[in-house]
Amino acid sequence: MAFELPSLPYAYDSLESLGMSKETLNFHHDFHHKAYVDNGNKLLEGSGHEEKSLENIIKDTYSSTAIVQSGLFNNASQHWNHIQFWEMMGPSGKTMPSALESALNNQFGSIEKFKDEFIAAGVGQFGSGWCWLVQEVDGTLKITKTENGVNPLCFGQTALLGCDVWEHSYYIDFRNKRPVYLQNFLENLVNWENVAERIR
Ligand code: MN3
Repeated sequence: MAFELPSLPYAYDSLESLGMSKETLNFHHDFHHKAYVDNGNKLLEGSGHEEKSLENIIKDTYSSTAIVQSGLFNNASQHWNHIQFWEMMGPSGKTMPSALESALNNQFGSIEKFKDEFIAAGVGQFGSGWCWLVQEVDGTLKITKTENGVNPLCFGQTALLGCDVWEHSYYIDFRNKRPVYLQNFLENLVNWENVAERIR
């Protein structure tokens, strides 16, 4: 099915006091995300994948052996990644639900250790990509990092939390300071209720 750009689930200026400016959200959503949708739709036409869901297009076009992924994969996966990213942040949902808190404590030892590991993954992603908190099929939680548009769907994992570490996500507000952006993301921007709802 054709890709469609969803509206942001909150106002462009609603994260301003939390460290993500209206200018960043405007550029990131209206230009970067929109470009993935527009380019994805051009590449989808005649690809043979037109009737599939977005998730299936991503899974079916991901190549575990390619050095460079296809254009259709890159744009479809970045479209999906950004839909999740907008939902995973917000002006509300700041209190971590207790079930999520326990799950993170059990897996990582403490919330601080979880945050340290998440930030380290984001900082350690060389070049563009994402860092994630994922749930494996067996239920365990794990921190991962992926390059460019690659995401947890490619590995059969459930994405609980993802942070965009492409420069376009932080350069306006944090310039080159990716670690500060990641720290602020965890401290101020994450909608923990949304993260908790993703646990299977
Ligand atoms: Mn982005």
